[in-house]
Amino acid sequence: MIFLRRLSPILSQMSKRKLSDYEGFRNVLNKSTNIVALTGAGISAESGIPTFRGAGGFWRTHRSADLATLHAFQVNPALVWEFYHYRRTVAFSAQPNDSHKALAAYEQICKEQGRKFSVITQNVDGLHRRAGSENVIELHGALHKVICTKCRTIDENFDNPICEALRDRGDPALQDINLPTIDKKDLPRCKKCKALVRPYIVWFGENLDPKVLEQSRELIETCDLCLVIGTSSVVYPAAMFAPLVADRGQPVAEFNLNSEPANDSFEFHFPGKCGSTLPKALGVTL
Ligand code: BJW
Ligand code: ZN
Repeated sequence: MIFLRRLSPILSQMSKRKLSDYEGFRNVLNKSTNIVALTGAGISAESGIPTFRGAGGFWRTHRSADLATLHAFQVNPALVWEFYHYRRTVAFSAQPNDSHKALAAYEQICKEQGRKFSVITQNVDGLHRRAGSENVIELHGALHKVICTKCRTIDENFDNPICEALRDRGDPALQDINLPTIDKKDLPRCKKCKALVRPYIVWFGENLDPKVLEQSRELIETCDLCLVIGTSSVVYPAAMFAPLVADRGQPVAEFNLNSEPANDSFEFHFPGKCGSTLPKALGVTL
């Protein structure tokens, strides 16, 4: 009896969830006036950018998550810069794929119809803007930006390599020990005060920019449809955004390679590569 009582909300959620229901989703989409797309690494996977969790989450022998910390940068800034030089090279040469393009195209449609469409991305690769999306919040920073460790000036920098010492470095197939060490003084420097700069990325254990967090909170609290695309939904605070929308009784549609949704409260789930499912769901021709 107790077991059945526990099972019943789960069963009712399951029966509410619509799997690959393009028609049902389109009905909801067409009525929505304030749409938020929350994106993660999976949306850029088809552009050749490795995801964080799973096979792609390593550089040399290091887990990406171990290099993406302030501690790692303080201990070995040259190694962390080498990793980011590699990441910048991959991102700068990658092209937006059909998912990025579909979101940008749908934003334009919304704009013409006086509806609001925003992207909140955990990605740092800049591909949403390059695809033409205008309302983009970059939650975790951007690979093409640096911040000074001393005066905190934030700068855009698309130079590749960002400094001479990083030329021809970052090859993931090599081992750290086989390479000459890079002197700290040769690493990227602040244009203003000449101190060491670091990638403008929110590393683990660091706070998100309060302004960015506030803008996201506002969208999450007011949207009437949330799309969750290519994220494992395990990193906070982004992981709680879509569940908060669902808790308000608003529809959430997830697009992920996984056949199972990240959260039982999501109404729609589209398994498979989002480069195929997303343009179809949004009804845009590219
Ligand atoms: C496809 C596909 C295809 C593949 N089509 N789908 C509350 C509870 C518990 C822990 C915490 C908490 N609050 C904070 C924490 C700690 C931490 C955290 O969340 N840890 C968890 C791991 C448990 N969070 C933080 O530290 C955050 N800071 C913070 O909250 O500050 C306050 C605080 C301070 C101190 C202590 C506690 C709190 C900051 C998080 C910043 C995250 N930064 C990173 C690294 C950036 C480095 C870089 O890019 O160089 O951002 S982590 C990494 O994960 C990266 C990503 O943006 C982020 C999310 O990953 P994402 O995008 O979901 O990628 P994957 O790889 O995980 O998933 C890909 C998905 O795509 C998969 O599902 C595939 O199936 C799918 N997919 N191909 C469709 N073609
Ligand atoms: Zn400075």
